[in-house]
Amino acid sequence: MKTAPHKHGFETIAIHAGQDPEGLTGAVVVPIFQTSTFAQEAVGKNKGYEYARTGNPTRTALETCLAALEGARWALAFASGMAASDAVAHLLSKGDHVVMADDVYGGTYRLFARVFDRAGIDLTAVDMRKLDAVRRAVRARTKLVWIETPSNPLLKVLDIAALAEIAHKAHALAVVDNTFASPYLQQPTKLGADLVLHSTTKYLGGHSDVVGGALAGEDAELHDRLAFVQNAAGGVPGPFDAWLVLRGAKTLGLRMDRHSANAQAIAEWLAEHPKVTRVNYPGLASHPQHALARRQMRAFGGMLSFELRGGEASAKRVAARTKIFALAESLGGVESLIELPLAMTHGSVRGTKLAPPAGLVRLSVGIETIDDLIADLAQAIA
Ligand code: P1T
Repeated sequence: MKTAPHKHGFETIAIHAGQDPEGLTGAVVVPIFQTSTFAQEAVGKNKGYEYARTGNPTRTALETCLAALEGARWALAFASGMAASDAVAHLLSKGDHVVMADDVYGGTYRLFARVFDRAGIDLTAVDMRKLDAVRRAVRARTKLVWIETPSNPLLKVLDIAALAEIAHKAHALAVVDNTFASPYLQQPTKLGADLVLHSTTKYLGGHSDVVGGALAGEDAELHDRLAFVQNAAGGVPGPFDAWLVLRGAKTLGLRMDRHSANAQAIAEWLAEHPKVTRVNYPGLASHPQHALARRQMRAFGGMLSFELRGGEASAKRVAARTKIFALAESLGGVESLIELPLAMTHGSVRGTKLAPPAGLVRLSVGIETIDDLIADLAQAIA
């Protein structure tokens, strides 16, 4: 596709951006350039690639596609979501301060609380649904306002535009972890975010067969600083992993529509179940930020969490009894997964104010036949 990808619809971008037929052979699919280095014609004269940590054409195709999907100017691909977060943290200096949402992926909190604390970075976690609490938390040295929406695992929905404005007044960058929504459901740079972060392991890859991460943004100087870290620290994806994410992204829109429809049906079914005491899903009219989610998102996504009568013991029993929902960490693949966040993905926030309820069950609702998914949950909860 020769014209500017931003002019096309989401699905056209997903299939074509950065993915023109390859120059030498006309291969319609971007090849996996499985090479660590590129021959140079003369010192200082090359075809744009030197060493594969610095750049690889398969990775370039993915970065071009991700930027276009986010409606952003640039994207950078990383070896994991955490490697992308680590690159952002490397923008900070001793004495800098981060304000973080109080419901985020446990590993994100752990990176700042237990790795970058040793580099002298201060961290304050706040409930970002309360904008005044965020205004009170920012300080002179606040450099990042770290937003995750919808949040993992409680599905809190945060007002990206309002939070970006607070960040900018404080001369801080607004970072949005867009992993749960994916760019199909929301594009944070359009709402004022400076940086968008993804675990591409999840919906972008979409098939639970790759670990990856990405950053996207608008500002050219920020790109240069992060591209420097990407190369200097080296947390880059290999060409095959970049290719898997690129392939997964082609069907993102189709998959997100089905993930969202299936999750909505399950959330509504759970909300009526006598043994279920609470359901967290932004698509339910009863969700406290349902109106905001409607404004900010195209649909409500495939993630939900719930609690049962009997607490943790009941939750463990259900997680052990589902047959289609696999008991596993991660999310965003075509297959449905079930897990207990406090015991599994969010173990690193145990004992902190970020800890989710011990009896919370999280579902990553896949794209299987909805009747089969509901029947599976029904027999497990019965
Ligand atoms: O696992 P990795 O690709 O490094 O991505 C980290 C990450 C970042 N942001 C969010 C919102 C995430 O959910 C994750 C990873 N989360 C899980 C593995 C999980 O099961 O919640």
